[in-house]
Amino acid sequence: MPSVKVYGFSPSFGLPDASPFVVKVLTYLRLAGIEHTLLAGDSRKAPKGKLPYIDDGGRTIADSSFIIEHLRKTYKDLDVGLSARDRALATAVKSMMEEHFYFVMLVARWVDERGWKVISPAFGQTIKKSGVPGFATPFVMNMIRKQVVQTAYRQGMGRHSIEEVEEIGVGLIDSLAELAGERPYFLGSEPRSIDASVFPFVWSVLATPIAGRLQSQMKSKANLVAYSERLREAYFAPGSF
Ligand SMILES: N[C@@H](CCC(=O)N[C@@H](CS)C(=O)NCC(=O)O)C(=O)O
Repeated sequence: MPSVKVYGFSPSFGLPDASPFVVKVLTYLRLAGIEHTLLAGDSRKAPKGKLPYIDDGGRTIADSSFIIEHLRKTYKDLDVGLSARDRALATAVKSMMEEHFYFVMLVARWVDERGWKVISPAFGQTIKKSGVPGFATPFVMNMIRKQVVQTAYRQGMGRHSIEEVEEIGVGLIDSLAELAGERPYFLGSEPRSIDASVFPFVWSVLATPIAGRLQSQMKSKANLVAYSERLREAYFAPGSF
């Protein structure tokens, strides 16, 4: 069976990729035991202008959710046997993390100066690796930062103060911790596709050393820290990515 090629950005802060959506696809592949290779992509050349996308035996699929749908149909469906209620809960939590918490993270990383100070060196390396000459790197970085800040503003999260965004993030972390409970995986004793939408966000916040309330709140949730550690050790052992 050919290996699924995953196109992402680049590793950062001990994470296999800076984007939680790339880590989401890698998580599903690993939970399901599907052979894959992670490659450096270029979002400008990606089918939907965003990463990740995959190449599976010549078939290109963009967007982490469509990718996982393809993997479920073609290789292994981790959600077989889930109750209708758990499926509904998974759908709600997936939206909460990917469409709401993601924008909290976006502001924390790109808008908040404390976040930018932490992520910009790693981001600069990614820009250099993509072939941008050294002298132009700061210019390109600032241009992309402006675009991301504008995206956050247009989406709405970027219109709030940093304190307000942190307040929203803390509320979401509290809810996630309450819903996760003490189960080995988010919905019980087996890995399900929802783990691919929860684990990357928890791991990213814990691993990226941005001063602020998001990381301290995540660290205060022993169950989420243990969940993240468990999945990281089982599926992303050092040297495995
Ligand atoms: N809905 C997409 C979201 C992916 C996404 O937002 N990717 C961002 C990085 S986290 C990206 O590629 N941004 C590059 C750009 O917008 O130019 C998915 O689930 O794959």
